[in-house]
Amino acid sequence: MSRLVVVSNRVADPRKAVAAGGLAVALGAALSATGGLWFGWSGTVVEGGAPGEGELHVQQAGSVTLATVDLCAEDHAGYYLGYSNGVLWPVFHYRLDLARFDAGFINAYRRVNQLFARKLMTELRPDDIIWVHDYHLIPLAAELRAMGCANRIGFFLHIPLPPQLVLAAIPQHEWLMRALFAYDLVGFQAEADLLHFSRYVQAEAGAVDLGEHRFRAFDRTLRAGAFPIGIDVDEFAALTHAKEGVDMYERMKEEYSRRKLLLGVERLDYSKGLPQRLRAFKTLLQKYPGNLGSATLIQIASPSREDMGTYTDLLQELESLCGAINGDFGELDWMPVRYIHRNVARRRLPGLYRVARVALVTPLRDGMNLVAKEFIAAQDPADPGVLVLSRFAGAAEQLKQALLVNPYDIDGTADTIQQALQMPLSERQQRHQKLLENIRTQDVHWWRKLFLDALSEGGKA
Ligand code: ADQ
Repeated sequence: MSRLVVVSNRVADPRKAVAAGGLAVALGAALSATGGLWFGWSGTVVEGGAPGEGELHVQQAGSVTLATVDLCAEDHAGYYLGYSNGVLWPVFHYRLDLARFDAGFINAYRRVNQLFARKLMTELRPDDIIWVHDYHLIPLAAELRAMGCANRIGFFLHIPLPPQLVLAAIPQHEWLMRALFAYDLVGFQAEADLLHFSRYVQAEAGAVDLGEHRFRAFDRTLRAGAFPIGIDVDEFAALTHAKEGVDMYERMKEEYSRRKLLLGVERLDYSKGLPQRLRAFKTLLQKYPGNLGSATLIQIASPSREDMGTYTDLLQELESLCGAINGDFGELDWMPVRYIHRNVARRRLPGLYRVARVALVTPLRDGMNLVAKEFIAAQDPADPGVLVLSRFAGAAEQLKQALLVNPYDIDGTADTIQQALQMPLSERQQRHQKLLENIRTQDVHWWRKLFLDALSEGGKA
């Protein structure tokens, strides 16, 4: 059986998987099954180090080998903050207005991918199967191929792929998409992303559609597919019933016994639609005054990429929106918004999800969105909460029994939140049952197997 090699920007120790989240659990389980290697950035930034150089650290974590590379400050700035999060993240989330097309970024991005390829080559065995994750590492396979690597290599994009003309705004779009053809299999979250890929490669790269999602261009054939990522439902259910989950649930239930609790949980990011959500909540209070003194929104937005200017602007906008809502509508004994700009321990999230009547998962664009699935997993099937979900989250293709909204439509979203708050028990139960079935059938283990089976088959073609 081939060894699995996972490559991602950040690497998690599978022995500490609960802290790291469902993806780490799933990849850790896959790596442990055959013994495996997890390769990526160490998280260390070396001040004054030489660009394109970095020390490799190899350590054993059970049956999994962790191999990580340090980055110098210049490479970290150009590759991570610059090209990955200043160009690819905004453009792939359709935010051309926020992209910073600085010529220096692409050099650092290329240099770090070459560094990773060089270091990874020293650790590879001929029959390893390599699975590369996310937008930081698009050119990795092309760099590995240039160094003689003939292994099967798959790529999974966790964020959306935008339509052809949005993608084409990136000055290096041709180079990026050509680099994808060095992979044997390219996976996306949703059918919409796959469609964008198919249209782009045929229109811009003259690719030939060979059927069954196989495309030929640049003298290589790749297979592309939609592989919607899921969560580890059993792991999450166990967290819900563990001590910290139960304590959280009971405390919050008592605290908010006279209120209707709405919940939003995310990293603070402009893709998540937070200002629009707060405006919809404000409209809800204006339009449906029965909610005054009762509806309370807990919004957790954990700090993320704080060293980038666009995030500071967003933080200020949110603080001012929350302040205005509380100032205009709050009473001495009721504050409509509880805004928390801190990390919340993963173990405490399920209790919060379970106590909420309504979850607001309303990104402007999202590859998948795992919070939506975690909320479903944490509910009491006898008295479940309602999921209000953006139609622009990848999860909307699967979670059809959620209440779908257009987050740009503030009035419409407010009406849908009201519908969620008023939904009768029997309808809540029916919807939740179907949603739970979906996330159970298409969980993270299903996702991983689907991708790795396709990658093995693709290699034989
Ligand atoms: P993210 O943009 O980080 O992920 P998401 O999928 O919602 O978005 O969340 C990832 C995890 O972080 C979840 O397990 C969630 O519980 C946790 N989390 C989020 N906010 C938190 C908070 N404030 N405190 C504690 N934990 C928090 C990217 C893509 C998504 C895609 C995932 C996986 O942007 O679209 O679903 O990768 O592929």
